[in-house]
Amino acid sequence: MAYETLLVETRGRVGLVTLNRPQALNALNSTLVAELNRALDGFEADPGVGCVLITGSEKAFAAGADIKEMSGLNFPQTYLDDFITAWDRVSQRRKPIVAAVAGFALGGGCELAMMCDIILAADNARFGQPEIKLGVMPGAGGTQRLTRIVGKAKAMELCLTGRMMDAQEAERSGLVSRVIPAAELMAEAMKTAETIASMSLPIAMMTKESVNRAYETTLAEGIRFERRVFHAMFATADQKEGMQAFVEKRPAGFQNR
Ligand code: CO8
Repeated sequence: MAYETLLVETRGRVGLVTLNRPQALNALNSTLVAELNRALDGFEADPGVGCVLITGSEKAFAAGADIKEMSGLNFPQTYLDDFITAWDRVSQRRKPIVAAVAGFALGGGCELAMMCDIILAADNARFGQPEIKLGVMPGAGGTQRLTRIVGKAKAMELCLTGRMMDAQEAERSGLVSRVIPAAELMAEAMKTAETIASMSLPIAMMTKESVNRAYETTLAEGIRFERRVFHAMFATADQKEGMQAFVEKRPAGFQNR
């Protein structure tokens, strides 16, 4: 089925989603959310996809929820429709997701990037939670994920003032893993996604699950979880192959990829 707000393609083992509402700086409306979930459903179900890459345009990853669509909502509608909850499905995906962010990642756009597993930023990227200027606050995890990632002081400042931070500040504060010259962003992001997709898929998925556990539980519980999953990996053919390939000084040929 065709997409109205996205470009969706598979490049090798990478599932690529490009947000495509240039007239609205990729503002996230309900059609886009539904289409993004549909695209991600497809990639999750496709054994040929080992990693997903989400990107926007050079000017905007996404300038937030669609304010024009949202402005007329009232409380009973938001409550009855459970407005925004569908967004969270992005964070519940099991395959690794890389976000390649150029330009604005604001409000829901910043929140969408934070639902991904790795954020790579172009040097022109700008991140912020400006909802307070609209008379609301972040509603798709911004007050929670941003605080855990950058700490209370910076999260509080960004959410209370609506100030944007540039790519360098975002890297310094741990929001993005790397800053890349804008012209090279997509090539670098594809390289990262291809590298992840070349690994054993179940091992990559278990690794993602284990890192995410660090956000959900105590250190002792997280370590216990990691140990159990690590032990289970010795039941896979890919562990045998990965270690044997190292010993034989050759590239690993993982079964599950
Ligand atoms: N919603 C709808 N339309 C938008 C949005 C948006 N968030 N952002 C930009 N646009 C539209 C503009 O209205 C304009 O359309 P038109 O040409 O028809 O007037 C077009 O995109 C281009 O925008 P600008 O002319 O404003 O471009 P500038 O380069 O001058 O400015 C900015 C770029 C600074 C990014 C500016 O557009 C801006 O401030 N945008 C709004 C940013 C914002 O407040 N984002 C937060 C939105 S609220 C939110 O995300 C709540 C999260 C709750 C979770 C929901 C999950 C989806």
